Amino acid sequence: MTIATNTKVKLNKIEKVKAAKHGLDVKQELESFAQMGWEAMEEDDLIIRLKWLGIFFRPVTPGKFMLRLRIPNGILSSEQMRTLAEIIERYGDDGSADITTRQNIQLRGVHLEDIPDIFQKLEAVGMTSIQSGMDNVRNLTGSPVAGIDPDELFDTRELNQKLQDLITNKGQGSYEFSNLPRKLNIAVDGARDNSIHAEINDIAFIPAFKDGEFGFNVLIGGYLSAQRCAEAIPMDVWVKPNDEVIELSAAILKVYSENGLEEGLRENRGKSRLMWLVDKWGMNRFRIEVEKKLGKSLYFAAPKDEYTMEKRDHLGVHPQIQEGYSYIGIHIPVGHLNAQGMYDIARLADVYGNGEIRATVEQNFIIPFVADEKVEAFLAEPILQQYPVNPSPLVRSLISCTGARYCNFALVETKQRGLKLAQELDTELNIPERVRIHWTGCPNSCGQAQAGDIGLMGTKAKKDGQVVEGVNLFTGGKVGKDAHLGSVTQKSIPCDDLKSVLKDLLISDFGATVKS
Ligand code: SRM
Ligand code: SF4
Repeated sequence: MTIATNTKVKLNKIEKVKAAKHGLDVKQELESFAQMGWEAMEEDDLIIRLKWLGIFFRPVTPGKFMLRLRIPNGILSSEQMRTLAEIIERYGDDGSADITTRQNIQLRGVHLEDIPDIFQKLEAVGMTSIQSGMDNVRNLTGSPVAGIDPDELFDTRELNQKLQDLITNKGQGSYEFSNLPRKLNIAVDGARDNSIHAEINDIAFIPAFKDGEFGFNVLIGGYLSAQRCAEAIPMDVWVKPNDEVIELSAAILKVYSENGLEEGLRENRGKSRLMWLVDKWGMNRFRIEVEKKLGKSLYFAAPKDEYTMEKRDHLGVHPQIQEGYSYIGIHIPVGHLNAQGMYDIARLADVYGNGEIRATVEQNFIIPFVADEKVEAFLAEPILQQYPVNPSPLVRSLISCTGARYCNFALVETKQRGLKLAQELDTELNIPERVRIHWTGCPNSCGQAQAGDIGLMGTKAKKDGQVVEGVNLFTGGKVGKDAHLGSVTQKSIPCDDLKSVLKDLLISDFGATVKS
């Protein structure tokens, strides 16, 4: 991809690193990195460029890397799950995995010297971690019940796989699509319940019919960050699956990438997400530039989206469109698992389903294709004590980012604290409806605090004259149809005081009552 040159523009640090050597170039050097060890590596390769391969150096646990995969539409096989379990198993207590808020899986505890072997294992089962970090398109999300949902409008599985193949050059790495000015999130949804948080994706393809024909309206520019949070806005064009979605995605990525320098997006990383380009140009010019890149006209004045359902969490037993089969959503507390947990999930998929496993943006798994006659035995599985199908109300809808245990941006520990608090409040209160609590360790908002009924964002607070861990409290987030972002309603609550604040809020705003 050609990038316009403008010598007057100052490049930010990351752009300078990329200009010196492209992130994907380190793929050829992996063997030598593995031999020399991470301590001997050049810092920019270690901390920045390895992320083009999905390998994240963790300053909190030096030498124990995180490997972020790509799982298009959140779907993987039991064989793939077992491969992931084998990878982390060799690291004992250090090895673990997390389901991410983008329907994806990250592995922890990984040693650099093992990476060449790990990449071979991944390739053998058709998986890749390529371009899952830094200035790349993140995991492509779609409805986790694509192809099995009785209410579905379009099955996005093939489309999301094709889109990933384009963006990553079939997992080998694409120089064309891996030098964006910043990260970029794409979601393609064929469900009626906005299963993918369209509003917070840079590009969201959302279901819309034109004259009875199925296609997608396109939303642009949604994102969350410490500097700014923006809800995606309609590009107001309509495209058909699959080729038009792929062509349009490619054109938008090229326009974003090629104009990044001229438009200052490669200067200030705080003002570099796609929405900043749309702001600069206005949607009209943005559409025209995309059309120019496409080499053909787009259909304007797109029809309204088909989001008619409230967002489902997919936990429990649900009939599929295929008669005689159900999908069963199981709860993985804060999305965290060890190798044994992953083997157990793979076994459930093989014994009761068709070997398929699906991850959700709520950090849970779904086992599809459970024949009706096997449902009872499935529900009697002892492993469901650990991964229940019907957990208590707050635990059920708890989402959490990585937090201080592994992430150096974190201002607070999130996962364990969030889980403990939800468990305690579930024990003390009757809570009539689902209350979605989203924890996020810092303003980057990977845990999407703005999407929660209640959002908790790590910050510093003061208590008894001391600086302590605290949170800013968000309320009013709405997901599903008519989704919108919540906002901060209370600042710097010390974590030690949080339980009583949440208790009061659940009673006053969510109809909770104290258990007698
Ligand atoms: Fe994120 C950076 C974890 C979803 C916004 N995110 C990071 C890093 C890589 C920072 C770092 O190097 O430590 C975190 C890795 C921690 C670790 O060890 O796990 C991290 N982000 C995550 C995950 C794992 C959170 C989770 O527990 O699920 C999610 C991985 C998704 C995936 O599979 O790719 C994750 N991150 C998100 C989301 C949510 C979403 O996509 O719906 C957001 C907000 C939406 C968005 O991007 O607009 C998000 N992450 C960020 C940002 C702020 C971006 C910005 O424009 O400023 C950063 C910081 C950055 O990129 O500089 C960030
Ligand atoms: Fe780390 Fe902050 Fe993202 Fe949490 S929100 S994973 S603390 S960068």
